[in-house]
Amino acid sequence: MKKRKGFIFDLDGVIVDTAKYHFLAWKKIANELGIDFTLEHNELLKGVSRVRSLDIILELGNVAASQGDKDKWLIQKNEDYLSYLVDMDESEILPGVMPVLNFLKENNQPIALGSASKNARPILEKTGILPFFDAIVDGNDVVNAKPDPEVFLHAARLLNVTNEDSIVFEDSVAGVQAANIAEMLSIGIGEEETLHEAQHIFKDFTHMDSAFLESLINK
Ligand code: B16
Ligand code: MG
Repeated sequence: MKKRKGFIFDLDGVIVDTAKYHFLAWKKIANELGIDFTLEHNELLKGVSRVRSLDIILELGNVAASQGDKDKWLIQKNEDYLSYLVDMDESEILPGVMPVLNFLKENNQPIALGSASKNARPILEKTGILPFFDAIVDGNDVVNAKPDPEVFLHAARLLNVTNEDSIVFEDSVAGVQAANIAEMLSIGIGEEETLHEAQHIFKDFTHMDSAFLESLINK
């Protein structure tokens, strides 16, 4: 028998490949400050709020900064990041995402966004997938950043599903930990070595077959 579950999607790195734009924008600031910033360092920033991301970069470089400087760099980073999004369209949706969204809709499953980003809504609009979402919780709605589970707990509440009936798709370590803390099913999208705390891991959505999706709703 089919059951009504709650499907909660992270945004950056799960639905769209904006993680690369966050990386480029942060790398620019870091390099201007004389801080080496690699793709490995960038893993620490995934799913983490903008303010905390800057603090992590400054800690990596052992750089002390005034609040005024931090505010300036935060604005600069977001302006740079937004400049990459100007021409964004549906072509930026990651492979395999649309079939999964369509499968869930066809099976009347509620869908939510659970993202740390304050730029989530315009990205969903630009890529044309806003109508798929029954609830949106983003960086504007929560106080505590992942790995705190607040963003996913809020999303489950809006979908009117229990935590144990919630399924979270995440590309970040912090996000997987947040889903686990909330006792939701954590599905990592990315590399096994990074996301090993997730209960299931897929390299991307093209590796998730319909039998797996069926198994999530046939309980
Ligand atoms: P913004 P997600 C997160 O989005 C990103 O993974 C993270 O790198 C970024 O710092 C954070 O959003 C805040 O984004 O600067 O746009 O508010 O992965 O939780 O969808
Ligand atoms: Mg993410």
